[in-house]
Amino acid sequence: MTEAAFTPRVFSGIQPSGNLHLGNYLGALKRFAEAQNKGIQTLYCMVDLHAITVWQDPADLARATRELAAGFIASGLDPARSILFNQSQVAEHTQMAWVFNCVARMGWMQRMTQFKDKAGKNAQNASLGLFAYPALMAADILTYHATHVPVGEDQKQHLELTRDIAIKFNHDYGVEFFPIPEPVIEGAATRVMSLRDGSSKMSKSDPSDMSRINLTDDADTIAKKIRKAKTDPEPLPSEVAGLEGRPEARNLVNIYAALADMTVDQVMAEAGGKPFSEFKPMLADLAVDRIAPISTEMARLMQDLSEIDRILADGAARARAIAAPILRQTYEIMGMVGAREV
Ligand code: AQP
Repeated sequence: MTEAAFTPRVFSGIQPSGNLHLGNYLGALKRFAEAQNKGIQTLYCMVDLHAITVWQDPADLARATRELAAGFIASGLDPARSILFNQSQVAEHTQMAWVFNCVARMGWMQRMTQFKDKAGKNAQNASLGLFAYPALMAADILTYHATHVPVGEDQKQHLELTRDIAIKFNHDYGVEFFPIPEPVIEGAATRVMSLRDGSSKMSKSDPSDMSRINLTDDADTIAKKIRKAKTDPEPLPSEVAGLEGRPEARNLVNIYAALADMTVDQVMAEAGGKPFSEFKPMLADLAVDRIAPISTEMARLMQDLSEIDRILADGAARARAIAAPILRQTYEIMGMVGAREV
């Protein structure tokens, strides 16, 4: 099957698990807005059903979902041009996820490194949902026949599993029904690292708030976190190759490049040879310039929660209009009686 058979459509999601951060912005949100601005149909989802694969306090989940919606809009997503919605408001995701639970193989799931990382040593006590997470993610994407999925590097393996599910379904039923979606992992910051440790990913769940720049941080906090970011004692090298083996330096250069819409080579041409005492203030100014307005706009949007709820309800209705016929056709292909009435 060729991709060309399907109209290009972009889908991606973020978990409303709090602490939306610079990695989510550069790896996902900023690129979501770029896809929207290319005029392709774009659907973006607050994946609350994914978030509950680990414990979420109900009040915190509700707040984080609305805050994430505000983060989407403040990052440039226009609810009139993109479909913005909350996953649990479109039941087709979970219906399709069950189908894919029956397509995916145990062995495929057991290979998922994110499950191993998140379940840790206590895998027997992890939720079944955490194990089945990638099948729900495949449902999110394929229920819209999405062809392109902008994500950070950490989601690559899950995307490969989505492709495997689409291929197996099409093969088992002898159809060319699901597209084989392409991961879109591009730019200088596909894997933003912790500001405290250049070998671990910047993440919502890192206990140290200094490890990440939150999209809700004010200008002073952003500048302070960059000033205190871990580095080595050497100045920046004069060429990209010199960043090899210097993960913290590499991370700050990548962040600069992504925020400034420059290549890493261009950053090195501008900042190569500078000590961190000069480079960090340059980066702090740039980060404040790009992130502080998002934080201000999020706070403004959070003043009117009923407007956020209205946007999500409208998005859910538009999402369902695409998802429902695709689920119905899936059921028909599988021989489910009454599929037309679903
Ligand atoms: N550090 C990162 N660099 C680049 N992209 C990142 N993403 C996450 N972290 C980075 C991308 O953001 C999108 C949404 O991620 P998510 O919230 O669905 O899940 P996650 O990847 O599990 O996020 P966290 O921060 O790492 O959460 P925890 O701490 O709970 O594990 C995805 O496109 C992801 O690639």
